[in-house]
Amino acid sequence: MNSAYQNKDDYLIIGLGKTGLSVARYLTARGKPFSIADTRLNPPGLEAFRQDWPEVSIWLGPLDIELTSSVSCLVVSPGISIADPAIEAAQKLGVGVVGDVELFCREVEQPIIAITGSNAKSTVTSLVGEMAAIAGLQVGVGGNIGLPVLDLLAQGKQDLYVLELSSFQLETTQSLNALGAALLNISEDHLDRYTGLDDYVFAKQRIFHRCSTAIFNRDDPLTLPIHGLNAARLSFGLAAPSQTNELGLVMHNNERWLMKGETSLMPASEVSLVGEHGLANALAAFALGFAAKLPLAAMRSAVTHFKALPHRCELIAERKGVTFYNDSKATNVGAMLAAVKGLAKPEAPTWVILGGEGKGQDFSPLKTALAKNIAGVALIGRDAAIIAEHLPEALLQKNFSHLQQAVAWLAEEAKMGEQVLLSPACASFDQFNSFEQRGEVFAQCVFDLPS
Ligand code: UMA
Ligand code: ADP
Repeated sequence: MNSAYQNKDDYLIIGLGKTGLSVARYLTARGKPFSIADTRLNPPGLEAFRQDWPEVSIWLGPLDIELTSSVSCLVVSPGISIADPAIEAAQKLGVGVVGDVELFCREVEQPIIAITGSNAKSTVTSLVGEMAAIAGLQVGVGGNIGLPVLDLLAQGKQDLYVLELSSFQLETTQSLNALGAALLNISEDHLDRYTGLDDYVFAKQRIFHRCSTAIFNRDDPLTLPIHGLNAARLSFGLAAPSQTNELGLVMHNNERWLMKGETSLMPASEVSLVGEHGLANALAAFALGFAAKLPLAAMRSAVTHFKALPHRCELIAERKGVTFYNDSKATNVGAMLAAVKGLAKPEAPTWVILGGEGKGQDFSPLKTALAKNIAGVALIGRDAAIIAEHLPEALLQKNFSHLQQAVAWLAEEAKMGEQVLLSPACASFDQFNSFEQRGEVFAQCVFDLPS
C-alpha cells in the first residue's frame, strides 16, 4: 500500500532486483532499519521479499518526494536513474544518495581494482581475478559482472577485490579510491539514460576519482583520465610502447610480443583470447596486474590459460574446416566491430550473423567495417531491415526468420578456412530471453551440423 506513507527509517532501498536484495541483507546484518521501493507495481521477486522481510514497508509505483525525503539515505539500484525527479529533489533537501558500491567501499579496507568501459569489462575483470588467484591471493570478484558487491562480504575477508563497474554504479559511488582503475573503451551505449555521449563518458570517468593508478586505452581518446590527476598512469594500446608506463605490441624476430616499455611480457601467440581486441584486453589486464603489484609469472600464466567467457568470441567448433564463433554478448555496434576487426582476416574471410533489437543505434559504421575480409552476412531479428540499409552494397546477404535457418545456410555457403561469427550488434529480446539463450541456440545448431 502506498497511502499515508510515514517512513522514519534511515535507509530507503530503491529497486527490488539483485542489488536491492543484497543491500537489504547487508543492512539487516548490521541492524540498520530500512524500507524498500520499486517503481514497478509488480516487480519480480516481490513475494520472495515479503516472505523474507515481512516487517519491512514496501512502496510500489512511481517514486514520490515525500517518500524519498523521509529518510536520511537513498540506496539506489543501477537500473534506476538518479535523475528521477523524486531522487533529485530529495538530494537537494540533503538526503544522501548512494549505491551498493558506495556502501561496499565504505565497509572494506582491502584494495580495490576497478574496471569499466563500454565493452570487455567482464572479460578483463575475470582475467585480473584469475591473475590474483594464481598469485595466491584471496580475491573477491563481483559487481556488474553479476554478483552484487555487498554479497562479496559474505565470502569472508579477501586480500583484493576486483570489481566490474557500470556507468550507473559509478554515478552513485563517491569513495571508490581504487588501487588500479581502468576505463577500457567507449562506444555508444545506454543513450536512453544519458543526455548524450559526453554525459555517458563523464559517468565512466568517475572510475578514476582518487585512484592510485589510472589505466586508459591509447587507441581510444575518450578513455584518457580527466580525474585522478595525482594518480600514476599506465596506458595500453596495440602500437609499440614508447615509455615505461605504456603497454603495447612489438615485433621481435618475426613474432609479436606484449611489452611494457622495454620489458617483454609474453608472445602474442600465447594469449588465449582471440583477435586483436583479445590482445588489447590482455594488455589492459596486465596493466591492472602491475597496478596491484602482482607477480609477472602469475599474470602470464592467467593470460595463457584464460578460457574466453561464454558468448564472448567463444570458439564453438570446427565443422568441415569452417570455424564457428559465438559472440552473442555483442549487443552493441562497438562490440561487434571489435570482434570483426579482431577475427576477420584476408586468409580467414568471415560470415557474420547480425540483427535483433537495434536499440536505435547508429549502424552506419558497418558500411566500412564490413567492406573487407567479410564473406557475407546473415540477418535475423526485428531490425534486420534497418541493418541491411547500412551494409556494403556488393556484400552477399540474406534475411532469415530464425537463427537456426541462418546457421544452416552458412554451413552450406562457408568454405574450408572461412569463419562464421555470431556477433549480432543488437539485443536479443525480440527472439530470445537473453543473449545467453541466443548463444546457446547458436552453439546447439553448430553441434548439430554433420562433422
Ligand atoms: N527497475 C525498475 N524500477 C526499479 C528498479 C529497477 O523499473 O525501481 C528495472 C530497471 O530499469 C532494470 C531492472 O529493473 O531494467 C533491473 O534493475 P536493477 O537495478 O534492480 O538490477 P539488478 O538486478 O540489481 O542488477 C544490477 C545490474 N543491472 C542493471 O544495471 C540494469 C546488473 O547488470 C548487475 O549484474 C547487478 O546489478 C549486480 O551488480 C546487468 C546489466 O545489464 C548485467 N548491466 C548493464 C550493462 O552491463 O550494460 C549496465
Ligand atoms: P562487458 O562486460 O563490458 O559487456 P564482455 O567481456 O562481456 O564485456 O564482452 C562484451 C562484448 O564485447 C563481447 O561481444 C566481446 O567480444 C566484445 N569485446 C571484447 N573485447 C573488446 C574490446 N577490447 N573492444 C570492444 N569490444 C570488445
